[in-house]
Amino acid sequence: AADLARTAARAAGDLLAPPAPVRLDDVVPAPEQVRPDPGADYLLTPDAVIRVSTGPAALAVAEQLAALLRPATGYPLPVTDAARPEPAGGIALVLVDDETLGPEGYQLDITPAGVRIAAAGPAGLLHGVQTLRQLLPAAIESRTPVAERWALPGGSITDRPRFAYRGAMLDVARHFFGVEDVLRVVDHLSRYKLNHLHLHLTDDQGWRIAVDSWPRLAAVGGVGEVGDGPGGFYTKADYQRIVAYAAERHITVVPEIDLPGHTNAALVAYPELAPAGTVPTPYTGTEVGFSYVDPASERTYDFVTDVLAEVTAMTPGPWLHIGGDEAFKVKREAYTGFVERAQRIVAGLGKTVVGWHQLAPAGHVDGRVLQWWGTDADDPTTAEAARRGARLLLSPGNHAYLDMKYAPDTPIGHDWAGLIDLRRSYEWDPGAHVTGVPETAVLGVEAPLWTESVTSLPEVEFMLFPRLPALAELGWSPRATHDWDRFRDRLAGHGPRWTAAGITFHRSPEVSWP
Ligand code: TNX
Repeated sequence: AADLARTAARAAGDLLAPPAPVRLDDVVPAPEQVRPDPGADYLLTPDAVIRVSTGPAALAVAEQLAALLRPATGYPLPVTDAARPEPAGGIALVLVDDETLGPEGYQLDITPAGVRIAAAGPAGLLHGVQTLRQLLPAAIESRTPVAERWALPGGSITDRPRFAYRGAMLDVARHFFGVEDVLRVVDHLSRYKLNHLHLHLTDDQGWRIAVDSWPRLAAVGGVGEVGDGPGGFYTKADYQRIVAYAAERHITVVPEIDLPGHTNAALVAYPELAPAGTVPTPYTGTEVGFSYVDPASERTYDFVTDVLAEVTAMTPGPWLHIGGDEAFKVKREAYTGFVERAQRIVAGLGKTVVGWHQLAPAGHVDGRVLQWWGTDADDPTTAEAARRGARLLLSPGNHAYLDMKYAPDTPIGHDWAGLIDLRRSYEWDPGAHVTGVPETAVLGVEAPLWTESVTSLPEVEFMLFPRLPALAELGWSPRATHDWDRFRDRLAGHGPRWTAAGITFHRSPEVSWP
């Protein structure tokens, strides 16, 4: 009878309680399936516990969830490791044997009695955690305690990604960004369920990664950047810190060593790699296409092999990006020959080669990935390479480039691929973009941020937000959910979250930010 009375009192309380402020279908990227149950909100209370399936990977996700929720709630939220985290109560993270969810999918159930996130692996649990985070009031992003009613909207979400590869690229060569900045960018990717961070580690203006067998690359080639800044480089420990931090968030680092062009910094460090008769000097401008390592010299292939081997040894992910763009001064045949040899070196190291789509005319190697950055989607050479077996990573310059200006008055950025407002970054379909390339040949999407004019973390964030979430949604959400008006409505609620988290963003006039 006492139980009954308590249940009745609780039901009456729930009727009087205000509904959770965030709607279950306001998540970005849009989930595959959302089933709201408006009567079934959950209230997170000071005594809540996080329970998780036994095992280090799931436990690590639970600790991340606790770390996300503790500062704003001020609740202790202890994490308990249990072989059977059910029955519910509090928040349960459960590993289940369910192949339909895939390696990154999850199922989220919110009821008055508790919250349950189920997934086949830790990556899925983490994606579920990011969804849960978005469903709490925006003040959850505060780093200090806030008096708030921490209500979650009732119902269920079943979710998994459309594309296996969803990424962003940071150019750390034109302007150097320290480890802490990169870790913060990793956090931003994780928020929107991106799973790859491509680091553009080398270019004309700087070589940013230590290589023991060629020490002058970083020591000499790492000095300077666009303008008059000091530049810098990552030690191996720095790079490994980034890789490990990303891995904890189920994000794979894709290192790029841009070859054979975009190599002025390497040539300054080792002039022996330069074509005969040239004397490289440090470069701090923003022109492209003038430098290259000599494709006719055997020493060049020693360099390529040594560098790629050392990068491979520090990179657990399957990919090695060899650039290949804008080698304007290398003749067609020499270029193709160089690329084919570099592709074989990568294969010999046990990695899968990624390159800009200029690699397309070179011979196929197993699994190779072409990153398409064109602006004219009629590209027969790339389509032909896809027919020969290449997979495409889509970064169309006129939709996915985060270094393009939003509008004519955007204070930083380029406009060679046009202006990219939020709608333009959202309104395209990666599965049907390049003529003659079927969705089955598309590995995924990536949003590159080139940094000729981007000099600080707030500027990086200003270019990422709000466009990165748009690209994340194209990579994650089923096409059936694609809807511009709904997208900008859903995204509007993220403005206060970014503000609370101290993230700089562009207040796109297309969105009614609260
Ligand atoms: C083209 S996109 C480049 C970069 C520049 C960028 C500026 C690509 C593969 N190469 O070297 O930074 O344009 O938007």
